[in-house]
Amino acid sequence: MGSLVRVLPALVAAISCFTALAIDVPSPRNLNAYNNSAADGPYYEFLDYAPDLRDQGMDNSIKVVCGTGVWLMYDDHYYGGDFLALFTNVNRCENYTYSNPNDKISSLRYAGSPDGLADPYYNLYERSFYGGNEFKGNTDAPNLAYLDMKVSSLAFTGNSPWTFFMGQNYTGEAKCVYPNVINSDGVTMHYYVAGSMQYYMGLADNSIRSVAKGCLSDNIIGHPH
Ligand SMILES: [Ca+2]
Ligand SMILES: [Ca+2]
Repeated sequence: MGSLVRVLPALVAAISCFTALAIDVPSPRNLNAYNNSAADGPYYEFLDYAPDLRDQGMDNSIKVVCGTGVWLMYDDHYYGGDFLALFTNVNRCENYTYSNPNDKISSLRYAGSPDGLADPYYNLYERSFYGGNEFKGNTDAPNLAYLDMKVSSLAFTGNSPWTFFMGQNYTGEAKCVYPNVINSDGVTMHYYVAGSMQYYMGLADNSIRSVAKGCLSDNIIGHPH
């Protein structure tokens, strides 16, 4: 009886610790990349930007990716060359074995907040289809510094609309954009992607000059979820 009394507190402590860990896990975002033409065998789990896949031994060899989030994949290192693949999924796989990205991906990165899927956060890109330099954040930006009048594509995640202005300091023509939503396996992901300004946003290329959180224009894309 004495030994049971000693064991119980330890067991309770262990369970409490496990519960705390489980609650502490942030919104998941990951991309498991396989060199096999099926989602089996060894894989590399990407959790962060990967500008040069030689560092992971995965250059020009990815055939299948599985995971959650908005992930962007490129032919050249440092997010250059042809844009190869846009991944917007919750707990899903995409098989590139018989399509263009097969054995070509040399860099990849996610769109959205480093703090997880739920944190409203935008990414503005210098080139169309999420290429080149980026300006990003989760707060209003009265000007875009080095990307002023250079933005050619954008993405955002989190459950908030954003308003993109043609003038600095939230002036000029503007567009409010609400995110799309995926609900799957108990995970909710809000996201929006626009590979080009003209086609997806109805805006002139290289025209965005400031960004504000919320819907601050009558010119609206999408709707609240
Ligand atoms: Ca390549
Ligand atoms: Ca541009």
